[in-house]
Amino acid sequence: MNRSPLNPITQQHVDDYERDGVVCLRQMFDSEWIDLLRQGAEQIIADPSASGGLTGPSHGAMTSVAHNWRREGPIRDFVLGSPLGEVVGRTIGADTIQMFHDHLFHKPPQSPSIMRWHADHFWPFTGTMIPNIWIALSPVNEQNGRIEFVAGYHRFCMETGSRFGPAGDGTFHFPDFEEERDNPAFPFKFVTWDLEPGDAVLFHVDIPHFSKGNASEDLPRTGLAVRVIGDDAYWCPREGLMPVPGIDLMSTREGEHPAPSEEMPVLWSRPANEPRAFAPKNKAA
Ligand SMILES: O=C(O)CCC(=O)C(=O)O
Repeated sequence: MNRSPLNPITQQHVDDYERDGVVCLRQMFDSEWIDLLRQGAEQIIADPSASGGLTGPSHGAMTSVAHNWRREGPIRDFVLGSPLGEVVGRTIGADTIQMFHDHLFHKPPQSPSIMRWHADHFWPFTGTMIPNIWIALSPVNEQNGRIEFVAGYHRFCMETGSRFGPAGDGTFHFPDFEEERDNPAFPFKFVTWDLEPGDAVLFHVDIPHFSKGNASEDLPRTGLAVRVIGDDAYWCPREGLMPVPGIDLMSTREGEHPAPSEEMPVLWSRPANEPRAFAPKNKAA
């Protein structure tokens, strides 16, 4: 099983992520890792309530189970042993990556379950390095519910300080992106990718995303989302944000970077012989 990315993270990946807030990363994990994840996913899908994870609000016609990495098994082994941290860290320009959340999403054939347009503004952090890497465990295509993104929208959010829900000031709402699709004056482009098992999309916390139901007669659509933080992420102790299990969010210090812990272990640190990538200029709090 590979410990370093199977393919190089290129300057193109870095530039695409910075410009668009989302990038497709193809085949960074070997087939043994992906087979292991598929086994883990199958166990959860067969009996979500027995898995020890937490079913998400979108659970139902879609299997949606979070915090799987917190118990022994394939997903934990992958999170702690694979090059996931390095893949994310090198792409987003971090020097350290820490784990905090994972979420399995499985839409069986003919699942009507739509994931409505949203950005991941639920997490208890300010800052910009709070990405999500969604790893395909099945083929993913137009028919079975691939994820669509509004590229570049993170720059608008960062420039205007816009976050919705408790993460923001309560006044911010997204436009109706379904209407904007056909609006030639809309300044952002919609992007999406077909994926093979092992391919991934890595996206910024401020990037709106959406997936339609699975219209396929026979092809499930399964992906594991892993959420991590980089150097530029700071506690945001606010009621209504999703806490990290085992950490009392309201007792955390606003603006402080989460210390490495059992709940938020370091997955990757940039080797000491490489120049630092992160300069703490964006501190949000
Ligand atoms: O799997 C999907 O369709 C949605 C994934 C998602 O919304 C997320 O990972 O935040």
